[in-house]
Amino acid sequence: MTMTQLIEVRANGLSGTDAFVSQVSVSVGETVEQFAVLAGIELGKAAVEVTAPEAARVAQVLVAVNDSVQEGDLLLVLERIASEAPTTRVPTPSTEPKPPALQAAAPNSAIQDFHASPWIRGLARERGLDLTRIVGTGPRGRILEEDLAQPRGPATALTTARPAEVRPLSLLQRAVGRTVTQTWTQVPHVTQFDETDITELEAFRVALNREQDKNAIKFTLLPFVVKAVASALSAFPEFNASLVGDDLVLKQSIHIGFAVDTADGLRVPVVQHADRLGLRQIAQEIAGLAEKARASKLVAADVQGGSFTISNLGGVGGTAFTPIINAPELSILGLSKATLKPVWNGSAFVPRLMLPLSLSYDHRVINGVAGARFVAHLASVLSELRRALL
Ligand code: CAO
Repeated sequence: MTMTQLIEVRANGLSGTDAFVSQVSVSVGETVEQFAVLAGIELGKAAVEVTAPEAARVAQVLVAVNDSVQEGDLLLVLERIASEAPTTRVPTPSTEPKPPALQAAAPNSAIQDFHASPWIRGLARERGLDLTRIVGTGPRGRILEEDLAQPRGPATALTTARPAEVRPLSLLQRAVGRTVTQTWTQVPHVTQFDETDITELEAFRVALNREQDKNAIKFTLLPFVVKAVASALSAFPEFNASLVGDDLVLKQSIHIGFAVDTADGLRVPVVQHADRLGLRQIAQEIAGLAEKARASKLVAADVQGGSFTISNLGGVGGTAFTPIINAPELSILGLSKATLKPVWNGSAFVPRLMLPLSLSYDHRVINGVAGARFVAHLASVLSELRRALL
């Protein structure tokens, strides 16, 4: 007689408080091979996959899409496959369920049909509205309460109106949306703007790229900024901290996150121990993590433990912006596009490459003087990179 051995699959490594199940990829009775994706979890600004620790049969699925989960929660129970050969299941990539295909709402008067809940039908009756004349902007053309405010014109006008396109937010966008709303409403932000002269740094960067093998990872601006931020965080430890209740928790390690724009939304992988890494290692880390982020392959360890975040919009443009802090961190640096500007050197205007810096910080902990000093330090390290060695 063979004993059934059960394996509990629990949520672990969840750093965010706002974690929920974005996907359940298996059902009871299925056999899965080792590392097959069992479920997806969205936490704050990142997504992680829950995978099978070994080949097994799914005995119980204890969560459903959109369930909130916390560290240690039991997600699934697997049954160990002992001697029998498992029917293998090809691991599925961690894709979130696709939003329903976009449905353009057809003008109802054209099709003499409409989708509306009994509540909306009642409201329309009360207001004397003809629902066949209303263009629904909900999913599949469903008429929503706000649609009842549409100007009422002749049916012919509505049949020619361009219908609205309804585009559901991805799960990642929804998760990030909740997080940034919470942070923006609960954390008093101040943004300190500055700019720094990176003419020499840029010449150094271009020279480094020219010297190295064509297949080597290219040095972009970001690794230099990560290096400079690591130096500034060492000099200003209260920026490498988080607020827990009324306690400031000063972190011993410097882990720097950076925002990556992906097809699914914003992700923030973290360069661990950035202060201990050389420039080339930082460049390699950034390139590797950005690639993983774009391929939806980040795992919990790639997105955890950040103490500071950089958001670089320099590739897009703009002169300044207010980045939202990646709580529970206390500050975030935004970079806009470096441009050549005429700068007075005491006797003449000379063209210098100026990088705009936007530092948002939590004003409950960091006061204006500290914010300005931090940015000034950062600016001086970037304009004179030798200072990062100090
Ligand atoms: N000013 C001027 N040039 C800049 C720059 C800046 N601020 N930042 C980067 N560059 C340059 C790089 O040096 C590189 O130059 P070369 O082509 O001459 O080598 C070029 O622009 C391309 O850089 P990159 O964008 O590919 O690489 P990166 O390391 O600077 O950034 C990454 C990587 C992942 C941060 C970026 O691709 C990205 O996704 N940015 C978007 C971040 C984002 O979404 N922020 C918003 C968050 S809040 O919604």
